Amino acid sequence: MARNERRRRATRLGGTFPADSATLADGFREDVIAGLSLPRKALPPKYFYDARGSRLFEKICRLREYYPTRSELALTRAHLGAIARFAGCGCTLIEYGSGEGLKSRLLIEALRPAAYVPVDISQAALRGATAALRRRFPWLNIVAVHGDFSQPLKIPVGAGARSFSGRRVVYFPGSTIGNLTPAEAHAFLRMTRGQVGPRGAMLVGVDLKKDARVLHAAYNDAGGVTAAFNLNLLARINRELGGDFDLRRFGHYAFYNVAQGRIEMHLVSLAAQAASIGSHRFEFEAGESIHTENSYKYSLEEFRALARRAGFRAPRAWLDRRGRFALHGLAAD
Ligand code: AVJ
Repeated sequence: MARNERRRRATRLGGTFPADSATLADGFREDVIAGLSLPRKALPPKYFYDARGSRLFEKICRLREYYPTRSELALTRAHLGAIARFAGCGCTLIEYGSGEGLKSRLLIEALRPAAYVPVDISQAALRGATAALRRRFPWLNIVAVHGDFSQPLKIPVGAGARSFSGRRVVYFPGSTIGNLTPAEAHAFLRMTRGQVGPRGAMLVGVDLKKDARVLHAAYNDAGGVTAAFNLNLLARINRELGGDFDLRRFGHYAFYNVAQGRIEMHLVSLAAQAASIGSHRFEFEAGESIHTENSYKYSLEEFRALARRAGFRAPRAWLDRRGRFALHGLAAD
């Protein structure tokens, strides 16, 4: 599997950013050994996305039970005019991740930005997305930035007749921000506030708090795709790090932690057992868990409060008809 693919997904779904000061290299082996050595074992969710994991995630997005992808697309379609007016025609649209999705194309079409700046850690992902967008929007000035958006970036301004000095708007869809703890999300928003400057803005996709049964179903689909996605992390450790995890003796466990306002995903050991990675040996008691992901859910007011504390005004939010998912328009001034 291509290393580029891994890096691409690693950025898209940071997991521990900005807490971990990631470089362009990813430390899969180091992170796995450190995570499994903790008294409460944990692995960063960014490592779900190898080639197989990325395919499984795309399958999750099409599941009947997994509403976020459909809800975000629906709200983007429904409120496209208002979203574009909020961002402002002729702005510099900076997307965190390569905009391969339908949502990015809708937004570009409606916004007609002076420049579109996708930021991704993977050259391959950037090239692919850029080529596709050039074909579709020949008029669009695309300036791809190879880098890590969990770190402060140098945002290009163009040159000469092609310079773009318009308002900067960062687009961060998909509720990827839900992988961060609220404290990390606060730091990430504050850093982005610095990136867009005093006239800038942000469009952030955020999954809403809702009936726990709806949440539970979305992460416990009947077809077992989410379970396969979760277990693939151990399969990847076996493939890439020479681990000897017995996948039949770990189970997918996901639940909504109401007090924390987050879905937690775990891999639970179904027996007392040990697994090795090279010379490292890890012991598991029956019922012991490896915590693999948090996916925080925010009410409108909770996320607005978080954004305000990070220095944004939060004047707008757009929801899908069923009130499941929100796109927040945050203004820096
Ligand atoms: C890509 C982080 C938004 O939290 O819903 C989907 C990942 N994990 N099913 C989410 C995920 C299990 C997803 N995010």
